[in-house]
Amino acid sequence: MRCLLLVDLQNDFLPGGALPVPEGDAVIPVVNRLQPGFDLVVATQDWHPPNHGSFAVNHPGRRVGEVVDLDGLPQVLWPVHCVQFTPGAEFAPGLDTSRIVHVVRKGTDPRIDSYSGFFDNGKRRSTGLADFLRQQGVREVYVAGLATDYCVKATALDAVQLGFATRVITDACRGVNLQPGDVDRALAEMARAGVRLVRSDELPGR
Ligand code: VGL
Ligand code: ZN
Repeated sequence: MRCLLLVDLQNDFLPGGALPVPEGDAVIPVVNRLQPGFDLVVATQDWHPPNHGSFAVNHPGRRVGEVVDLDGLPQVLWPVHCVQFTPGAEFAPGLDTSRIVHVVRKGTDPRIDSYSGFFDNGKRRSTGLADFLRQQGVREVYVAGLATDYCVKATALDAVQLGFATRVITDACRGVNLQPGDVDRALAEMARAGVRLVRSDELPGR
C-alpha cells in the first residue's frame, strides 16, 4: 500500500498567512492531482495552543528567528501560527480533503514542538501515525507539503527510520529558507538518510 502524506497544508503557511512559506500555494494543485493515484491519503495539521513554546511572543524579549532552549531542546521561535480552532490552522481552501482518511494533529504540548508527523522533536511521544500506517498495510510513504526544511524533513526522516520506503515529492513541497540554502541542505540530508527524491511527473496522477 502506498500512502500520500500531506504535511501542514494550512492557511497560516500559505502566502498571506502568519508564517508564510514562499510559493506554498503552488503545491496545492500538484497534490490534488496526485491524490487519486494513491491507496491512502493522510494529512498532518500543526495544531498549537495559544501558549505554545515555539511562539516568540511567549518568550518576553525574544524575537522570531531566534533559537531558545525549550525544555532542554533548541527551539526556533516562530510567529503565532496554526492556533487550534482558528482559521489559520484550517486546511488550505483549495486542498481536496475528500480523500484524507486520517489527520494527525501535532504540536499540542506547549513545552515541546513537533515538526514530524510521527514524534515530537524530542522523540518523547509518538503520534500513533506509524501504527496507523502499518495497520493499513502501508509500506511506501510519499511526503508532500510544507515546509521542506522543517516539517517535511522531520516527517520524511522519521518515516525512513521507521522502515517505510520513503519518497519526498520535491515539486509538491516548498520551504521557508530562513537561512539561504536551507531547502537544498534539507533535501540533501533526506537523500543521505535513504529518502528518495522524486518529481510529481514521475508519478501516476489524475
Ligand atoms: C512548521 C515551523 C513551525 C512546518 C511548523 O510545518 O514546517 N514550521 N511549525
Ligand atoms: Zn508550528
